[in-house]
Amino acid sequence: MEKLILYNGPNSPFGRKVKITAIIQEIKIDEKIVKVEQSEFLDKYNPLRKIPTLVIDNKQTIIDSDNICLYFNQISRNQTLFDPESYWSIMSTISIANGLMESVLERRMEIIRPSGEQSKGYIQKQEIRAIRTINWIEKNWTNFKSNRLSMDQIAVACALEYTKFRFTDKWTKDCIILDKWLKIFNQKDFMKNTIPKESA
Ligand SMILES: N[C@@H](CCC(=O)N[C@@H](CS)C(=O)NCC(=O)O)C(=O)O
Repeated sequence: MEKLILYNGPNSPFGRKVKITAIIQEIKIDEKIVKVEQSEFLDKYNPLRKIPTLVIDNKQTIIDSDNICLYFNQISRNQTLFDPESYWSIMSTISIANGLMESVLERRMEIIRPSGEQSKGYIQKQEIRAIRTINWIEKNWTNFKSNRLSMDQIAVACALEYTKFRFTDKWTKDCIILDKWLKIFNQKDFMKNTIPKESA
């Protein structure tokens, strides 16, 4: 049995996606929560020094949350989270959810910089992109109606929860369908068991 070490952060939405996939696909991982900016040791595995990063048996590294999720999905005997019939639609929705996570993360990174170094324009650009993306998902995404659990559902849920945690929940007033779906999806054990400590 291979030893899988997942380097992760305490609040990362990308890391949450990976943890949820490990739970659903019943993959045993050893999660190590790190402070990424102080984790020089990570550079030899991942020169980008980003989390999540997966190290297999201290030999192979898998970088990027999507690759790690695909890997867990591949080595599991459980039903795939990437239904081949809607594969490209699932992958595109995951990319949209990732983009939402990135915008909210970028906005926060800018906000916590010293005030003299902040760009209001950059913050505003990320906020507009995040809200536009949520409105787009509300109008265009249909796969939430499926009873079959799917990777895009997990990615969208993690992105929306992260938006609430770090930015705003005002979108819930306009995006009624998404808000209702998310409330139900949040009742699943894998959502309840992966709530970032700071946001709880
Ligand atoms: N595309 C990457 C994004 C990962 C990412 O941006 N992680 C953030 C934390 S949520 C990070 O490690 N940031 C550290 C840095 O940029 O220095 C993925 O999906 O894994």
